[in-house]
Amino acid sequence: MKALVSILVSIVLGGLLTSVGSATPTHPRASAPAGTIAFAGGRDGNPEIYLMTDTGRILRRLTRDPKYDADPTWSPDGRRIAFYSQRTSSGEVFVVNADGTGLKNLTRNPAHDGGASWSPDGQSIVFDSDRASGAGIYVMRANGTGVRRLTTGGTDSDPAWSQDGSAIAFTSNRDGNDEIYVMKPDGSGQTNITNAPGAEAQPAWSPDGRSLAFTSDRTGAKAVYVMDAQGEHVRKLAAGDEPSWSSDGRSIAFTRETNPPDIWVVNAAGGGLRNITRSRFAEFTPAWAPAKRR
Ligand SMILES: [Ca+2]
Ligand SMILES: [Ca+2]
Ligand SMILES: [Ca+2]
Repeated sequence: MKALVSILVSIVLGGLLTSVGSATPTHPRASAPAGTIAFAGGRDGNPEIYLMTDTGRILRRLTRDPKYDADPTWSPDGRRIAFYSQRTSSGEVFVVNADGTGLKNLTRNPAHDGGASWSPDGQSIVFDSDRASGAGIYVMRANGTGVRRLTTGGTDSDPAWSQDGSAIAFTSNRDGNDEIYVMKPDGSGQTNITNAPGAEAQPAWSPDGRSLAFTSDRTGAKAVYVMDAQGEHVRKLAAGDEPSWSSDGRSIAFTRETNPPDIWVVNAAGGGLRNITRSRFAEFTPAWAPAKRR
């Protein structure tokens, strides 16, 4: 039955492609429901990008390559996902449509490239790279052209563009240990907002831009914290790392580095802690889909 359906689908698709004359559809692609979470999982033998519901039901696999694929991040319209892949030896930012089509290497550079985050207008992607002296934050058009460097002076990584477009947060060790910095999208006004002795990393803006989740080891093991956009009112939420906010700002998904790692969810206000994967496979780097486009 399944084979018959596949054959029928092939025939229908083949007919469509022939009539359109191109493998690139011109109609807008459907965006993912807001409850969808993209993540990296090891269930097929090596890390691949998957989509699941926010209750852990697997919806789709988006990548199929023996190399490491992880760290997905959504375009603001929920139609595309950028991710980090080691299918070239240096590591690249790839992009794929939320239906698994349209895979493209955006960086194609012999240095490390990763840590992608989209601008809220969908036109640009900020990322980290060590292609020139030091590891800096760079910005490019969403098609991979027009690369510009935004930061120098330390090892800078994990950029995150705020959803109102006014700021980019990132991790830097320029002051001696890892801190969360914020800057304007043109690279001006780079400011350390954590100033703490531990390693602060992986900033994630709340949808309203008022808060940042991040990871810190300031009390020993890595934990997810929330602070306001000025770096004040710091609250510890749960042991783990790699935080990502739900589109309504009420919940934060994160990784707990157990063996194998699992994806957990906690209320942004605290409480409600739950493991949503609980499989015998690794699940990590969750990315909650943006609010559904109207
Ligand atoms: Ca893979
Ligand atoms: Ca590269
Ligand atoms: Ca620090």
